[in-house]
Amino acid sequence: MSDAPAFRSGFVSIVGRPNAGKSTLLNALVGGKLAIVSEKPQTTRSSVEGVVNLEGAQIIFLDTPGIHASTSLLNKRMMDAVRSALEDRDVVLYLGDATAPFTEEDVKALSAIRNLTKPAFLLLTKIDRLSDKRMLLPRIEEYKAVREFDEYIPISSVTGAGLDQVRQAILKRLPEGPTFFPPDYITDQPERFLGAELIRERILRETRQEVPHSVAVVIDEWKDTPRLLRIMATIYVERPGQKAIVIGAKGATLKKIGTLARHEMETMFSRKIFLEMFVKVQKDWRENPEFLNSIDWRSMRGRELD
Ligand SMILES: Nc1nc2c(ncn2[C@@H]2O[C@H](COP(=O)(O)OP(=O)(O)OP(=O)(O)O)[C@@H](O)[C@H]2O)c(=O)[nH]1
Ligand SMILES: [Mg+2]
Repeated sequence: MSDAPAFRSGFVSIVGRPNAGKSTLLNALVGGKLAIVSEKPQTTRSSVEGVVNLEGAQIIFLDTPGIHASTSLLNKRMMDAVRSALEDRDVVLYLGDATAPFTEEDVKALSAIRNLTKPAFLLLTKIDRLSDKRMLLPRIEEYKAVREFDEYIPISSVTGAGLDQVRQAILKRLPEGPTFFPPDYITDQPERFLGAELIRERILRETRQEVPHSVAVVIDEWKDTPRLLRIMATIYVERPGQKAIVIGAKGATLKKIGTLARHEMETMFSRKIFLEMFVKVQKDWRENPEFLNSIDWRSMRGRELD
């Protein structure tokens, strides 16, 4: 009989309000970019898995959309994604922005994990931006008054502060289990969907107000040729005015979005890329179930993507 400790594995969801830093944490834990990040709330629209292999353990993290009041059908689907990310989890990481005041919105968001029976940790994020660390304890007390957590860990996904503590605390609670995925498996997200997300991230950065929420990106063609990867994408907006904003004067905004997205994809996919983009108006797409199905790669599973 071997004395080696048993292999441990399990599923850990990352939840919290929009802009709390969930996707940034997933990327930091995985050590690469899987999820897009922006300072605009509701950046993430569908869950993204990231697998982390440690000595004697495998952790499958799941980044989720931010918890918020659902108004449109898109928002309702985002909240469905959060709910399903809370089922059958070994640990749940609840992220709270340490640099933002604790409000009634936090109380409402915390109600999403009210009935959770599995271990839940409170991670106070962005502590690299805190000038006075003494506010962490009173902030933890505010959360505690609503819900007790199994661990309280201040973190920064930028400096890496606290991330070892997060990993260790998770490892302590992981059940014995198999390696669910081979070592080279990092995510369930298809490459072409990450490509669409990278384009959307650029649009989020280049536009403001209601435009970011009204944008969807669909990859129409993703074709490897001997010389390059050819990508054709359509950017959908809800109104003609938004189309004008995305295109910009003399096409300058769209050109900038395309150039930056292409450069990033060339680095990420290690291939030369030809990127062509179109902007189209699809009125009220956020309320349109067929359209929402067509932009959700999870609903396309089992179907041929090309
Ligand atoms: N300084 C600092 N900024 C951070 C940190 N984590 C996240 N941010 C910033 O906070 C903003 C929101 O980060 P995201 O990771 O997109 O937040 P999210 O929780 O995934 O947001 P949604 O997808 O909208 O729910 C971005 O501007 C990030 O760069 C951190 O540890 N330190
Ligand atoms: Mg996110």
